[in-house]
Parts: sequence; C-alpha cells; structure tokens
Amino acid sequence: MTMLDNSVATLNQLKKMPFKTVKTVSIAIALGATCTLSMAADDIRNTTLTQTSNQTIKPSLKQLPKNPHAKPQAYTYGVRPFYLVNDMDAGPLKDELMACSAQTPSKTNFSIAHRGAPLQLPEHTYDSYVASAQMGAGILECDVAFTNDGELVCRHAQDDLHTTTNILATPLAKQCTVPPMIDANGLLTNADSIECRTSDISASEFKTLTGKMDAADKTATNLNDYMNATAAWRTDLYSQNGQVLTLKEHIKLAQNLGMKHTPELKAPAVTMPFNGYSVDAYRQQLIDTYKDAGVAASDVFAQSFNIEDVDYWIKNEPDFGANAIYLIDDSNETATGKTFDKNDPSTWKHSLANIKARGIKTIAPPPWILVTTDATGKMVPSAYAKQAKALNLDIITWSIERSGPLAAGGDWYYTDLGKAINNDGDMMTYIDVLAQEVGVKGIFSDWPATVTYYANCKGLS
Ligand SMILES: [Ca+2]
Ligand SMILES: [Ca+2]
Repeated sequence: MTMLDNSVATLNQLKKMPFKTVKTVSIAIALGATCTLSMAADDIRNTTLTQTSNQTIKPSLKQLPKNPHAKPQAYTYGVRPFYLVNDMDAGPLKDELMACSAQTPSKTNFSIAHRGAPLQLPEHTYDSYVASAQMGAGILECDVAFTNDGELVCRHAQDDLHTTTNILATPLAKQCTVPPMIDANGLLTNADSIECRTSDISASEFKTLTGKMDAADKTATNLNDYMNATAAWRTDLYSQNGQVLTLKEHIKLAQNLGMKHTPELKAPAVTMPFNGYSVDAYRQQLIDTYKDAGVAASDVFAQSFNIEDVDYWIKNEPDFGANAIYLIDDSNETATGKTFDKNDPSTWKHSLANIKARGIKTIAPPPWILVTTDATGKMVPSAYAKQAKALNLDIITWSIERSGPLAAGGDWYYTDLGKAINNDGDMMTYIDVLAQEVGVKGIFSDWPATVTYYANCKGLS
C-alpha cells in the first residue's frame, strides 16, 4: 500500500469524527480581526530570516511521489561526524573519538531524530525521516497537530504551514487564518503576519502540500522571497520531494524502519474545544492512534511542554504515561516574576521534586539548562541537572545540530556557556558532558549521525 493510499483509508475513518470544515475563518481575519499566535517556545527561535536563494518553490498541488516504506539498506555516518571530530580542541576525548573512525555505524536509541534530519532535509518529510534512520537514530519524532477534519498530522506547530510547506504557492493559501495580502502594485503587504494552520485545511488538502526547509523572510514584499529564505548553512538540495505525513503514516514508516516513536502533542493554535473537539479528546486521540496501530506502549515516548498533557496520560493511559516526557524550558518553567537561572532553584516554576511527585519520570530540558561552566570555563552539570539526577529523574535533551556554525558561541541552545563553545568541534564535548556527567538517556538532534557516532563510540545503546 502506498502512502497516498493510506491517506484515503484514513479519511474514511474520519467520518466518525466530530469535525466540520471551517472555510470562513480566513475571510474574518483578512478583514482585520486579530488572531493569537500560539507558538511553542522553540518555534520562535527556529524560523530563519536570512534570504540566500532565488530558487522557485515547487509548483502547487503537484502529485507527490509514492515512496515505499523502505527499511534503510545500511547505516551511515556520512562525513559530518568526522568533520566535527577533526575540528575538536586537542585532548583525550578527541583522541578517543578519532580512534573510533573505523567503527561500524549501528542504530542506537540514544540518538533521537528531531523532526527527521532537518539540518539538511525538510523537517517532518518522508525523505528526512528515512535519512534519520539511515544515520542510526533509534527513535523518530512526530510533532503532532490536527487538521480541520480531525486527522493528526506531523508538523512542528499547528501554525507553521506558511514556513514549512509550499502552501502559499498553492490555491490553499486563501484558506489560511491570515492569508497573504497583495496590494494594487502587486506587493506583498503582510509578510510579518501570514499564518497558515493545519486546522485551516483538511487531511486530504494537507497531503497535497510539499514540505520545504523551515524558513520565511518576514520582511519580503513578494511571496517568492518570503518562501525562499533558507539559512546559508542549511540547504535546499534535498527539498524537492518534501512528502508530508499524517501521524498514521508516520507510525507505519517508523515501524518499517525499525524505530521507536516519540510524538509531541503541540499546543493548539485555536481556541479549544474546536468544533466540539476538546483538549482531552486531542490528548486521547494521540494515544489511540498508537494503540490502533498495534504499537506497544513501551515503544512510545509521548512528549509535551504542557504539564497537564503529561498529567492526563499518567492518569488515563498509565502504560503510556510511564514513558511520557515533560519538555521543559524557560518559557514554561520560570517562576512568576523571576528570570530563569539554571543554577538558582528559586527561579524555577516547579521544583523538580514536585514534578517527580506528579508521576513524571522523564524530563527534557534543552542542553543549556543542563550544562554550566566552572571557574576555569569548563562545561559541567548545572544545579538543574544535579537536582534532577539526585531525584533519579530520567533526562533527555533537545536539540543538537540546530544551530549552525559555533565560532561565535552558538545560539540559544548554547546559552551562557562562554568560551567553552567557540568552534564546531566543541559540539562533541557538549555531547560528552551531557552523556557522561549529566547522564542523559538520549539526545534529540537535527542530524542524527553526529549523536550516533558518539553513542556508537561510547557503547551507548
Ligand atoms: Ca518536538
Ligand atoms: Ca573550543
């Protein structure tokens, strides 16, 4: 069965869902109503505004390739881990990682594919997922959002179709919550406010879109410039067949690739309930989709930044709740009136003991919350990491390989690490501190080969 055939089968199942299509929203917004952007914290940091290309986005509504759900033929590191190891500062870790250069790549659950392999292949697309499997990632992510007819689909946010797909080059653009506005001179006038949600379209409409590298030039005055804004350190080389997937298709693909599953329930961008669809129904539908696909709860690591989502799974689906991951950063775990400080518990919203007492077993902060520097400038575990470890909370972290070149100290993912981060090879040292000193159980990355190489060398399964 092809993926497109799957989507037809899926739509038949949707007839029992309590949804109606909503075609009037875009009109209301275009006439001046305000709308609320509900971006997850990492969305805000992701969208790249650098315009580097004049290539034309693929045409609208084209038939997507019918790729088979193939298993990877062999695991591969490609060249990047060797580039990073070569670039490391001299020392025993560099020697050790160099000595592994002839090791055979193998799959490891320590290496978690963050949206696939979006450093170079468009996030949440077939090609990106398969590439992540080929790079030895043992666990595959789907960020989960919903369509207006109740299908769960893989997108990093409910409201990122305008930056991660070609929707603006298709007739579906007019269904967007905030469609592009073109003035009498043919100029785009609202580049900074365009918003297209998965809930603006149906599952079958979603399947006609082509995924692209996540980027938008929000100062552009034409759609081509708006859409062609991939950062110079990424590439559009692998963006030509960006096949997007429903969650059901994603599960089937991960099964065929021999990978475990880590879906993230993304915050709704619409007021809930949405046409009768409640937040609890959304939480439950995520789990039911895995149950219906025959996936064991032990192979599913459901994630959310919303602690109440995790509470729901622990209470109502304890087998899945036992594996659930609470995603943490300064956006959701800063105490009222404070500035988050990884080394000062008085600035944290919940104590880690409180989080553990709710039944949460695994937390996932970004690496900069887990690592700080000592008096000599060396990277060491932060107070946050030490307290989590003392409480026997399992820790996973996100995301390596999301930041581009590190010569200038890296971006948000390397906050407050000073001169410990000043060249690309320092990424391997960062991974080592996270793995050996913080004791993380797995690392999300945008280029899984980097983490896989390290994990294979260190024997982390
Ligand atoms: Ca995610
Ligand atoms: Ca360095």
